[in-house]
Formats: sequence, structure tokens, C-alpha cells
Amino acid sequence: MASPRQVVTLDASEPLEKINEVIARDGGVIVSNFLSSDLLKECLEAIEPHFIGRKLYTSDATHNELGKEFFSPGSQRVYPSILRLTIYSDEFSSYTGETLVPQKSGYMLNATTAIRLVPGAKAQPLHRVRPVAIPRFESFPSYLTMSQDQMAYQIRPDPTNPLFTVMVGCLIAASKTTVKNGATRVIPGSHLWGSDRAPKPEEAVYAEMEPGSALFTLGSCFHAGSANLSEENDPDASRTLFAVFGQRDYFRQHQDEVLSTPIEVARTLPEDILKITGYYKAVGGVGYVLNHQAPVEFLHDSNNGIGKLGSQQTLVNGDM
Ligand SMILES: O=C(O)CCC(=O)C(=O)O
Repeated sequence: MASPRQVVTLDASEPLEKINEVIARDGGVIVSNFLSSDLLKECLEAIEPHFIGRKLYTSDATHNELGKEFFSPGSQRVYPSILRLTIYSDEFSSYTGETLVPQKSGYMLNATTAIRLVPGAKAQPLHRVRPVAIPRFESFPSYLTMSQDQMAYQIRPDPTNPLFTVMVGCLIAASKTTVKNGATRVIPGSHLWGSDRAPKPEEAVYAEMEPGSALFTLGSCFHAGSANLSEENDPDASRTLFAVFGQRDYFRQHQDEVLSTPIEVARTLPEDILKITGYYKAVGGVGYVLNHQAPVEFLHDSNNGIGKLGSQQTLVNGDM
């Protein structure tokens, strides 16, 4: 088998068209000098207290919603850690009466996490960024008309628009990332594969990065965190990434029921109503709060109710 092609690195000063060209061909690209050293320092100082005393993930910590050992056992993850984001827009026109109304989607954060791999952390299985459930809309492009229980990451590629994606991953290196300390593995070109093709370890290459570089991947491109094989005393032993996932802004409820319903009213609602209004997680764990808990867990906790989740107390007490 020919050796897989490497992940291309382009400097942040390169024109966006050039960066897009590589992403369209490979499904991902490393952008060097994405974050200035000052901003990176600021981000690290803000996140560091949340890593202190944090437990390491164990194989059952995500309730198997994403498959077994989706998150590397031996990794530390801090949610949420909002950063900046870029994603491609989606344009479409639909008739209102006889007027063709042009529409252009925006983007929004899907999830933010700071991920640290300490020596001994295990490799993650190769996967696509997931999941966002796609309803069946007639107005969707044909490659997106699928049954409701299929996931965005299973979309078939659109040869006329390889950049189309419902999700984008941006993994910003907050430390040096190396083959030894668990750099992300990527399979360039896998964003064009159908959902019937399984990723093989030998098809993946390591995206080694300097601090401040960022690996952008389309949601459909296979990638994974790797094992951290460093010695404890290695100066680059710990690998830290700021993971920022983006999604199209139309994949959500038309009316945000959770924010529209006063919490004291929501607390009186029966389970079936809470389920359809969005207080439970969807397939694949979509709609989680903090460390993959369902919003309903917080709704009924008077000490920890919705709106108080971002408090220092919740985040640093050794929670995963
Ligand atoms: O840790 C990494 O290198 C990749 C993380 C990732 O892809 C994920 O958690 O979904």
C-alpha cells in the first residue's frame, strides 16, 4: 500500500482560498501561527486551574454513547472552554409565495473542550466528528436526504462541493504535539469516503504541531487522539489541545424551549414533556451539559440548577 499523504501545514498568513483548497482535497489542514503566543498564554492560564485535581477519564465515563472508549482513558477533559471559530456557510434559496428568498446559514459552537493527554493515556479510535441528527427536509441537498436516525457524520460526499460539512473541528495545540505525546492522527482524504468504509490505523498520519498551531478538519474526516507514550520526566510529556467544534446554526430547535420555560415551571413538567422539549440527551449523547450529563439532571438539582453550571465550584472539584 502507498504511504498515506501527510497533513499539509500552511501559515495563518496564507490566503483563505489556499487553505480551503487543501481542506477540500484532504479534509483537513494544519494552520501554523493560528493563535499568538500571548493569547495562547492567556488561554492556558485560564484553563490550568481546571486541570488541577481533575480525574482521568475512564472507559465508561461517556456512558458508551459514542462507542466504547471514545475518549482516551487517561485523558483529562475540561468543558466548556469557549474559543473562536470559523466554519463554512451554506447558501440556499426557498420560495415564500412567488418570491425566491435567498438564505445563508451561519455557524455556532457545537462544543468546546480542553483535552490533556498525560503519559499513559490510551489512543482514541479513529472517528468522524459527531453527531448532529439531521431531520429530513425536502429543501436539503439530495446527499443529505436520509432517514432521521442517520447522523451527519454519515453523509455521503458531495463531489461538487467537498467543503460542505455540517460540522468542523478546530484543534488548537496548547503544547507541542508529537507522535510520542499523542498528536492527533488524521486520514487525509477520508472526508470523501462513504459510510461503509472503516478507517484503518495504517491509513492515518500524525498531525504534529507547535503551540499555537491549529488542526482544522471537516466533520467527515477521520481523526483521533493518539496514545501518550512519553516518560513522566520528558519536557513535552503532557499534550494539551483546545478543541473547538462548530456546526451549522440551523441544527437546533426553532424555539429554544429550555431557555423559554421558567425553571420553576420546567421542574413541574412530566418526563414525557421534558423529553420532547429538550431536557434529555439525543442519540449519541447530543445535548449534554458539562461532563456529558443530561440537562434534566441539573434541572432537578436545587443546588446546582441550570444557570449555575459554569461556576468555579462545579468545574474544579475533581469532576471529569
Ligand atoms: O485528542 C485529540 O487529539 C482528538 C480529540 C477528538 O477528536 C475528540 O475527542 O473527539
